[in-house]
Amino acid sequence: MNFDFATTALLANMAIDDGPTLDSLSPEESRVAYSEIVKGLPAGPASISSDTVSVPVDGGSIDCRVLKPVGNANSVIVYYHGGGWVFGNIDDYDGLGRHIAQRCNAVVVLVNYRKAPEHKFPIPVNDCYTALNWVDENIEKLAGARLPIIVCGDSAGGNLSAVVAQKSARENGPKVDLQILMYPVTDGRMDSAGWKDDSRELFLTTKMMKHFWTLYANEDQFCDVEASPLLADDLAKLDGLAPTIVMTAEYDLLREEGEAYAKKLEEAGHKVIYKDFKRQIHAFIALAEVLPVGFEAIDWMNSQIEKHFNPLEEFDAVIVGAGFSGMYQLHKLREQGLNVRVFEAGTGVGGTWYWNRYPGARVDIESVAYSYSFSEELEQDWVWSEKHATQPELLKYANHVADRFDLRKDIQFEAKVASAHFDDDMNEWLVTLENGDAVRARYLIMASGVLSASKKPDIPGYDNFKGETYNTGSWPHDIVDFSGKKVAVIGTGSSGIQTIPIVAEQAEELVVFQRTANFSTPALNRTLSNSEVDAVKSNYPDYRAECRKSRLGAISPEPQLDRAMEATAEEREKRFNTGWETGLLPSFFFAFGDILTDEKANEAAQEFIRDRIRGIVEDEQTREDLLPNTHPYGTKRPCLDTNYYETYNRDNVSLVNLRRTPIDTITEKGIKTSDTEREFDAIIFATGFDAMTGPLLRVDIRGSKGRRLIDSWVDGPQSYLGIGVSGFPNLFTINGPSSPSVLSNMMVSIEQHVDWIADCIGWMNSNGKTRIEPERSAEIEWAEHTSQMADMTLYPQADSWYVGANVPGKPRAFLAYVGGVGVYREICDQIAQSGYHGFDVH
Ligand code: N01
Repeated sequence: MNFDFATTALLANMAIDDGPTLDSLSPEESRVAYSEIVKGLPAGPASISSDTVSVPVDGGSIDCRVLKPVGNANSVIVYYHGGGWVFGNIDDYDGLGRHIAQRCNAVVVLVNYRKAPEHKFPIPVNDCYTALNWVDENIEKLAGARLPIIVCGDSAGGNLSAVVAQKSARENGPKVDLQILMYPVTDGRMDSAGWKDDSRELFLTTKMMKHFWTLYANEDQFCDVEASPLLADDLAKLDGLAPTIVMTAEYDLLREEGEAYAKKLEEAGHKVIYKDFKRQIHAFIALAEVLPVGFEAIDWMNSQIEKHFNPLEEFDAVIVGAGFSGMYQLHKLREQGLNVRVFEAGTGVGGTWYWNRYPGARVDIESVAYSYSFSEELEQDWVWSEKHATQPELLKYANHVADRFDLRKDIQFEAKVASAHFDDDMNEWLVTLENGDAVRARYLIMASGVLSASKKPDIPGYDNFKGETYNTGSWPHDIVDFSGKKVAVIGTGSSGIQTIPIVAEQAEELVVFQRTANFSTPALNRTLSNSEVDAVKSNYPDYRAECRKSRLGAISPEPQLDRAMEATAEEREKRFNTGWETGLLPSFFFAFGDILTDEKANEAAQEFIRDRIRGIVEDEQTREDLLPNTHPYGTKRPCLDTNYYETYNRDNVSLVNLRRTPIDTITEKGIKTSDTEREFDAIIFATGFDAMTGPLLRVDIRGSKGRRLIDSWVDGPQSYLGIGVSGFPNLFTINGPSSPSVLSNMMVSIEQHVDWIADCIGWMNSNGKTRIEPERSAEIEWAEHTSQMADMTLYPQADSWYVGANVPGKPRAFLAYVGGVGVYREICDQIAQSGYHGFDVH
């Protein structure tokens, strides 16, 4: 068994509690016990409105709770809860119902059918069917429109959903458009393979299920098709039977029952989508608050619902990527009343911070600056705990923003965009996902990140290694433990330098393979005091305004403008020392005005850092190898570290200088360099990204008349402002090549691009325009300006990813605008104010 961690923790807690199992309690006691468990969970989203209505049924009445999302819903989900037909009620399921309403943008009707043993089979079935009829008759009142009806339920509720869907088809009842069965009970005989697998006696046990069946129905009713939908023999004749989504859990005794029902429906000619959720247990969706993969399952369910009802949807804009840029762009365009869809390859929001989960990952800009400024309430509510936030905190922030602004309902997860082709007749993009699904959109906004296309290292034998391999840019979601292992790290850029000290603490032995020694200075990370946070918060508007005007989008420490070599040696030492001791990324850039433009000034900064390294590293050869001397300081992105150089003083850590002994090949057991072969249990590739252009060119983007972006950029990227590309109408790139992007605090640049793009689309709409693209002449002029600016600096001297040198065959071009975010903003604003000078608009 290989549970995810949340499941392991839940099962461990249950084992510790050792409370009575639900089948050992009386029905009444089990109901109370279950309600008590649920009461301990957080309530669902408060934005969902709730109304409980009494619905007449044969012999009495039942309550149905109508949960409505904000805005127009897409469907009505009639939800039958689980609980072995014995326990559970609409209060217990209120939280889950709200989450489903929000994430699936559906009106959810929770049905409080009467329970066994007081109300035995077929009363619960009849109650559920009556509730379906009631929804069908009142749908306009309930949902404001005749929306598609979905029946859905979990466990025993999955059974009732399947039964009700069949009944409705058999009796020409209400049209059910879709049935969603979550780990459903489908067969009262309980003889499928699942029931024979003792290892799955987890949340649900065989004894428990038998107990529930006995309370629910008499033995001679177990095989009635209205109790065991799997046993229906007329499925092929049920033309009106709703298409089905069956969701099971790998470690659930019921898995085979769900699977068998999916198979039988398919064989009978019905449309079925079946998904088994790996490493999950029974009830994982109902327990989503403690087993977060339950939410992923709901999001997956939502994507299936959308696919089913909207084969080719139309949007005002499609945004590719749900990182910080995609999230804000979605929010901004939605505020303008646009219909927007975000496609995200991952299962959650956060982009960079979703993928880069390697140990030690942190932002290298101060947290208070690396955050959204568009919402004062958000700014004031959120509390950053550390000077440089960790990846988990940043991901939490991304999720908080997604929840707060209800973003998820317009984001489709696990949706990797394969191609985007412009339709010249319609002035629209046809966007196709890797799974073949497609939508149309007036605007395509690439918010796909700049450091998101992980680079497969160009090392011979990459696929040979039989041990564990990891890539810092797509780290597993579970914690990886290197204790007792021999580990190799290849790569000493920001990712490698952050992760090496942490891996060194765990591993039995760590060998670092360094091709280029990098400049790194201490991050001096620490927790932020309340007074520090309060001081920033009380001054946020001014602070943000200063950041926006600045060169890098960050303002501490204060930039100095004088020339380094005109200062005394003592003054240089003093300022660099302050840089070393502030632990801020721009501290060396800001020490003098010419660090990045004057070779001698830069050499002084380099020598200061090398001196510090000499003072830390004890072993002579390692010390020499760690001294960066292949490029000016800052021309490769400098790193901030925590105990990086100190780590090489540990007995279990060693360094291989690949410039002296290059890698020959990766072997089955390890890494063979020109002098020796070393064996490892795990290799971590911290080998970087196909930066800036990679995330754009990995999508097959074709513009007007079918021109491919990859062909347009064969000699290097050409872009007007880093926002648009000539020949590619209605395409916007956030932080695209030749914008300040990677040379700045990304959050400042993201917000600036998003605002500009949103304003541009708003202007287009209010002026009745449908097509905009850069003029080629404007693009050429901007390219000349950006390379002119870059040539005034030392940047082009380094073989860095800034110039594409890290990807074999990539055309060499400096990929960012060095003029600064304040200047760049001014230029962009002027272009907008001029009615989009340099753009061809129709
Ligand atoms: O990637 P990198 P990264 N054989 O390209 C080496 C941001 N970021 O993921 O320099 C052997 O910088 C390569 O060697 P060389 C930040 O902007 C930010 O670390 O090409 N070695 C280099 O040492 C950063 O700049 C944060 O000679 C090979 C390393 O792998 C950017 O992301 C944290 C090799 C790659 O370094 C990318 O950083 C992390 C080969 N075949 C990242 N191929 C923070 O906010 C490559 N290398 C703190």
